[in-house]
Amino acid sequence: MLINTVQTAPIAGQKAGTSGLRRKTRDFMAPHFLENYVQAILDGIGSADGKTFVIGGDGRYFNPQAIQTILRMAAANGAAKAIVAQNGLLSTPAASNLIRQYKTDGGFILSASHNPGGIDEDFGLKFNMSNGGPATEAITDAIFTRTKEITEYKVLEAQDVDLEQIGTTQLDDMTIEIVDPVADYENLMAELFDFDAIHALFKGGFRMTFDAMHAITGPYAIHILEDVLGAPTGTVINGTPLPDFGGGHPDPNPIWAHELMGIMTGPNAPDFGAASDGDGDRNMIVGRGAYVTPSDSLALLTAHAHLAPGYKGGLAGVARSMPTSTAADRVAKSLGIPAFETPTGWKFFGTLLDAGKATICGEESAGTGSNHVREKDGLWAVLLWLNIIASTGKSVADLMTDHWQRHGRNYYSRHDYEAVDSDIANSLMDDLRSSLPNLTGQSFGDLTVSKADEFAYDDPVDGSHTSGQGIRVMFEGDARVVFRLSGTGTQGATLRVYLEQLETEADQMKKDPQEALSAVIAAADAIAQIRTRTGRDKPDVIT
Ligand code: G16
Repeated sequence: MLINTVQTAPIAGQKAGTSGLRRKTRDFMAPHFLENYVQAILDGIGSADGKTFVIGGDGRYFNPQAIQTILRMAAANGAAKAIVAQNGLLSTPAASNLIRQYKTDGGFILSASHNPGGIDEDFGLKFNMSNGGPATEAITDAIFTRTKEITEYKVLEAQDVDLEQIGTTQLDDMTIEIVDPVADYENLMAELFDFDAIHALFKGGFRMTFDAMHAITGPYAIHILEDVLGAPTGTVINGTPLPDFGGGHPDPNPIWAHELMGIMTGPNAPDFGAASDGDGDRNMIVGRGAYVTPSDSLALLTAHAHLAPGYKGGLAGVARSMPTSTAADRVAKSLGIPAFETPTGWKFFGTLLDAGKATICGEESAGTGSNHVREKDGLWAVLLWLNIIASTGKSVADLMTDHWQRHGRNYYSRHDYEAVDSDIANSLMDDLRSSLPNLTGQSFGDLTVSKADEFAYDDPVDGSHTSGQGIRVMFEGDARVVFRLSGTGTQGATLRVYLEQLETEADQMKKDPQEALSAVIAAADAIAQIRTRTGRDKPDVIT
């Protein structure tokens, strides 16, 4: 077949953010854009020659066409083999598993995660390495450098490959293996969790609702929860993946998963509710009338993971991103295991997991996972919760109450100001940065600043240094506010304000989080002048 070498020029270079490159779908569809980026990836990783890649995506608009382009370019660049999920549909954690299980050289994951999909919404592409995790900083930099100097890309002139039939086919010299997207993932879950206990739980009348938000976890959740574990048909709602996620925002938090929240606070609420995002790596956990923050979920899973067969030997350590609450740290202390604090972005957990220093990781942005893959894993978190509920016989609300009584409660909330003018957001952060030396000792209402800095990280495994990872202001009395600009938005800047206050008095643990955090919220605004500078009188999203 004919290999075309197409002359091109760099297109508005942008470094991949916390999770690959995310842009408007129309940007990705523009002439040469996707091709330039794919070639930059293949060059940035050395070359494609003789390599095997996993390819799949969350099914959003442009997924099928983009997969065909990547296949043609991988073949033209000399790749030996591509492992593609049937119809190109693959959740991010399942992709990570396939990359590891088949000992491949990495994978292309097509997704903009929790961002909406559609021709006028978002698309994304991420390269994961042979350990199954997102490309390291060094590789991300190498890819970015190539995007700025690219002059040509290689693409095979060929028909689209039929991805419907499981089996093996050829694209010129490259072998394409089309695999069932769910089977290998299901086997991995069956090794980690006590499926018999969860099956018995459902048989005993336990009811749950899983909101797949018209995204990629639908087929995984229907098969594993309903077919294998015996949950009643209809347990999974919105289970068919759609290119535009049914017009919704597939981000599992109380705002965007309002349908599920309505069910869980309604008169006939089931025992347990969960949701997952566009590409299946995020999760939301909610009991009957009891929403669990991602930070609390990480802490609870850390405390009880040993109840699941895959973790019965205990955990080597736990890792959380810096803005995530410190709830997991105190569990780690009581277990006598190390706790790591990393920058935002799952890639920073990779070295700790590879080195066996941490077993479980989590982030405030609704991601939890373990060393079973190198991505966060929504359904994994749901199954671990189910395993814990089956083993303890306790409800979500009782588990959380017991947890807080034992370890204290970290009241926690994130306030997001979306699509802020980038110049305004950057100057707000710059001014905060310059004010850091003078903040310590200053009081804001009843809160006095004990320490203020900009988070930087020295990776304890590979020694790499990462700076500029968010401004944190700590107050006396275990309260904290963190200011950070999102790395995943596609429009203007998103300012994230992370608020936290520890409560150890047993009779003070049932407050509304916004009320419990009111002093920290006021201090955050006084310190950063958010309302004055952004012209917003309240956050766009409060979670
Ligand atoms: C991605 C990364 C996460 C990270 C999140 C932060 O999530 O995979 O590790 O916590 O971005 O997002 P932001 O920079 O907007 O705060 P996802 O689910 O979008 O892949």
